[in-house]
Amino acid sequence: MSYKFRDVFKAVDKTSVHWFPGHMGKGLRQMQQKLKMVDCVIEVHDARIPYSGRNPDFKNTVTGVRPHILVLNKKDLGDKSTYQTIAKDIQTNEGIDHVLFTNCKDQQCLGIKSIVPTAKRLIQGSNRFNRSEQPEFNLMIIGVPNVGKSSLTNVLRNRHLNAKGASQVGAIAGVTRSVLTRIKISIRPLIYMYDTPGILTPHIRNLEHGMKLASVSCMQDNLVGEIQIADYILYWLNKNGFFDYVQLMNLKEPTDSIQEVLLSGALMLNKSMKFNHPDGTTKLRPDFDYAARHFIRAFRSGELGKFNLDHVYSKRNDL
Ligand SMILES: Nc1nc2c(ncn2[C@@H]2O[C@H](COP(=O)(O)OP(=O)(O)OP(=O)(O)O)[C@@H](O)[C@H]2O)c(=O)[nH]1
Ligand SMILES: [Mg+2]
Repeated sequence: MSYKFRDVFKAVDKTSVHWFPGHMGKGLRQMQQKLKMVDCVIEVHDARIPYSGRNPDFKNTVTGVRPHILVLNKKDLGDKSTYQTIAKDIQTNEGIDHVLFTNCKDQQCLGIKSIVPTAKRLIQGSNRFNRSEQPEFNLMIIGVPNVGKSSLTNVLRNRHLNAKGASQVGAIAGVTRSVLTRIKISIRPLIYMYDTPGILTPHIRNLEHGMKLASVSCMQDNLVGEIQIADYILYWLNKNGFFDYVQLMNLKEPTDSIQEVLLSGALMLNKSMKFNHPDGTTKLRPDFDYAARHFIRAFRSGELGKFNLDHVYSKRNDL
C-alpha cells in the first residue's frame, strides 16, 4: 500500500522558542576569555545530527584560532553506515582534518583512544601562541548542550589517570552551567581539560534545525513541547520511510497524525489523566503527554532505528 505524508514540517505550538537562555551568553564570554590559556579545542556534537546539530558561531569565536578536533559523540545511537561519508565531506567542505566518532559508554572506543594522542600531536606541531613556555597542555571541550562533553571529560580522565569522573553528567540539557575549573586528565604528558556549558546559536537557521536539536535532546523538552517534538519525529520517520513506530504505538498502519499516534499509544499504555469538564465534573482522558514521552524515549534510545537525521533516506512508502 502507498502512503502520502507531509513534505514540510509546520510548527503548531511555541514557534517563538527561546533557544538561548542567559547562562549561554555568559558561558560563551567565559570561554573566549579562557581561550588564551587553551592549546587545543575539542568540539563535540551529536553524531545523529552531524551538520544541523553544530553551532556555526563557534567558527568565529573559539575554533578558528586554536588546533581543533571535531568529535561526533553518541555514535552508538547514530547510523554508522553514514560516518565515513560524513568525515570525508567535513574534511573536503570545511577543511576540518580531525573528525573522530566516539561512544562514551564503550571502554574500547577507538575514537576516544585517539583524542589525547591527536591533541598532543596537534599542540606539539603548533606555535602555542603565548603559551610556548608552559609545560602543561590545556584542552577546552565545547559543543551544544547534552552531547556528552562532561561524559567525555570523565572518560578521558578515567582512561589516562585511572581517576573517577570530576564533572557532573545528566540526561537533560544544561547540566554544566559555566566554564569549570580545569580538570586533570593526564599526567604524562600533563594535560588539563576545561569543561564548558553547552552553547546553542541564538540564530537557529530554520525550524527543522531547531526540531532536530530538540529531537536528540540538545534543549530541554519543555521549551519546545513534548507533543511538538513527537510530531517532528513522526514527520521525519514517515518522510524517510521508517515505520517501526506502528508497532510501538499499537497502530494498524502508518499515519501522519500525531493525535492518532498518541491516542493509540495512551490507550495501549493504559494511561489517562484527569481534566475539568465544562459541565463542572472531573473526567478522564487519554494521557497524550505520557504517550509522547514514550514515543520520544523509544526514538532517542534507538528502539525505532539508528538514524542520521541530516541524511535523506530513499523513501519506502509501500509496506
Ligand atoms: N548513548 C550514549 N549516551 C551518552 C554518550 N555520551 C554521553 N551520553 C549521555 O548523554 C547525556 C548527556 O551527557 P553529559 O556528559 O552531561 O553532556 P554535556 O554535553 O556535558 O551536557 P551539558 O553540560 O548539559 O551541556 C548523559 O545522559 C550521558 O550519559 C554516548 O556516547 N552514548
Ligand atoms: Mg556538561
